[in-house]
Amino acid sequence: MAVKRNGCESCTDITCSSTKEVLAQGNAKNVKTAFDRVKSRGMSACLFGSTGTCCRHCNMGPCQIIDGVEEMIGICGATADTVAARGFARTVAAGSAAHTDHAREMVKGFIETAKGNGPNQIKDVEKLLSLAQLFNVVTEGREVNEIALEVGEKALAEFGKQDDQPLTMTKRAPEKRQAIWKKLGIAPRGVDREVVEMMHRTHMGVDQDYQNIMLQASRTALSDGWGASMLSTELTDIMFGTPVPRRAIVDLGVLKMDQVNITVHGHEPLLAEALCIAAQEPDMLELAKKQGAKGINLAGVCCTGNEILMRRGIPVAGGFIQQEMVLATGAVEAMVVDVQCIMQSVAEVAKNFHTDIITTNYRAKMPGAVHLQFEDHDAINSAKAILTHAIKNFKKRGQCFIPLNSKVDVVVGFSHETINYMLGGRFRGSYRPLNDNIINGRIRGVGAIVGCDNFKLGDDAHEIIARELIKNDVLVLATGCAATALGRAGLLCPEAAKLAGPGLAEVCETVGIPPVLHMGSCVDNSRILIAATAMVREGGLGDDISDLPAVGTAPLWMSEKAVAIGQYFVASGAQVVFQSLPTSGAKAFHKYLLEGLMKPLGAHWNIAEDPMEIARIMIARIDAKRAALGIDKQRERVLFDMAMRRDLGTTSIGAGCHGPGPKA
Ligand code: NFS
Ligand code: SF4
Repeated sequence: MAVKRNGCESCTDITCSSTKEVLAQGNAKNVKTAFDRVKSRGMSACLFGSTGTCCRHCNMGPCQIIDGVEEMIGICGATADTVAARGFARTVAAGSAAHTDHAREMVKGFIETAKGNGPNQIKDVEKLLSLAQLFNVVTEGREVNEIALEVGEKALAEFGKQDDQPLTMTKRAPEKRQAIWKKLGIAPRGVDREVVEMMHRTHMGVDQDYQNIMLQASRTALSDGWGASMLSTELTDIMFGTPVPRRAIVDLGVLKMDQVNITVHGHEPLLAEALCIAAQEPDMLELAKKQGAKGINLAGVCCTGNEILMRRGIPVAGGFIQQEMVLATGAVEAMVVDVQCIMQSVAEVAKNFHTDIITTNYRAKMPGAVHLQFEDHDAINSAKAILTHAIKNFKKRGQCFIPLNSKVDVVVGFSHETINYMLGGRFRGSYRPLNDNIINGRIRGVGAIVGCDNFKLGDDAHEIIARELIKNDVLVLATGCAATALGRAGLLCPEAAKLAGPGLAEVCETVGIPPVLHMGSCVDNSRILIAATAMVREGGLGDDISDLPAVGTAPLWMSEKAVAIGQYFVASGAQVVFQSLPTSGAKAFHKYLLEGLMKPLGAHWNIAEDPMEIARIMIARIDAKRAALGIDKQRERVLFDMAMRRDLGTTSIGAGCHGPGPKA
């Protein structure tokens, strides 16, 4: 456990054993990592920047504002609240833009697939038909690809939609939530439009009312969660298959001494999927052999890793915080990157070794990297060119160190559909058993642990929070780099049920699921929205997401995308807890985020620095919802009788993990 956590501004302690092992090796001695840079900076973050009161939206500034000091408002007269709200809203817009641009690429890839171009097919026809229904696409008497093409074109139109009607996907939300959005005028219209309007409204001299700014910030975030991200998740599932539970391994030990190691880092699964397919082609395997390697070992980093982990069981070498360590092993022939969350430092780290960083997307180039453009329309040949470059590096590999014992078994692939089947039984997929178990108190509630890693709070924060939640019978849903971290901690395997409280443990053991369910990448947070809606529709837990005993956290958020996610959870009625927000220098606005949003949205942001405190707040919020629902009576432990076990046991994956499992 990290020692310096409480109150530490820039905690740099590494607790992850594989990371420590790699950095302790001689061949990593020249490697400078973000941990080192945090330590060596020797200055704390700028007060104005970190509290949200610095504005450079026009050339009369930059203005540094001190709340309550008259001489210290902006040259234009902007107050701390306006400045912080504009900054916060732009963060939401930037995060939403990243998800949106990613989603657009996926929709375009989907359209190509529907046209029969490229290596992919329509795999999940059932999901396609349900989307077709949502988009009013006629399905009767039509070919699958014809339906897919129309769905794809209608999905693409959602991005540029100019009428004032809500995005199609928002029809999936609970009716009560849709009514709230309508009343507030924040039902998202066009995915691109909301980001553009947000940028406009935060331009100098436009929207100066922080409550009004937050309305558009909510609408922008909703266009991400219920629009872009949800479209991306659904169409990706239709093309590449909706995830089902499967075993896999995570951590730096997934790299192999005798194979060509290629890590794929970034976000858009079109590239990663093509690499997966191409890496199995005989000519590529032959080339690897010629270079003296026994095979080609693909491993993921960050969210693209989560995508292929969920769908193909391809191992994940590391999350965001480990991207430099993956290279510091000296055992990676190439790190293939596309967009988002790629630290510029990886090119520097790679210089110490034979490793090439290969950029593949015209939108994201890096000094010091090799650029090999990935062409969607010629996906397999593009992928082969990338693999060929990487494979040829194998012979140049020098001294390297792989922490071979650092690999942890995980069971992943808990899409909303899987949860439906596993808990409800394959023949009557339903959330009824989950709702019943929440009502009878075996499961206290649901906690989502999502988002990034960073270098501020200690790298075991996710684990501490998850352990505390499951101990208190809270079922945990995880996505993004948080999910990878929880995998490293051994919490994504059914054996971790022994760490859960008696009620949750009983449910997990009966069904054969881990107490922490890996639901995918960050765009897959949309799966959590769908799952929450399914719980509402199932009945017994209120009629809106804001009634559910469910709460989210992104304790180690780093990316602007995480703030967009937090805001769409709040605007959907779910409480979220973050470690900090860059708004504390604006008293009224800050209070509005932490309390005031309750009135219009039925949920608000929460902040806590310490992981245990985050867990405590989450449990308190869950208990408050239970009380409001009148299900807070003694959470009596009811044992399953045989019939109930049979009911729940029908779909057990029985996927026991082998290997170390969770630390005791
Ligand atoms: Ni999410 Fe994924 Fe990771 Fe954070 Fe970055 S990879 S999209 S933003 S760091 S979880
Ligand atoms: Fe300063 Fe106002 Fe310009 Fe911002 S918009 S930099 S507060 S003058």
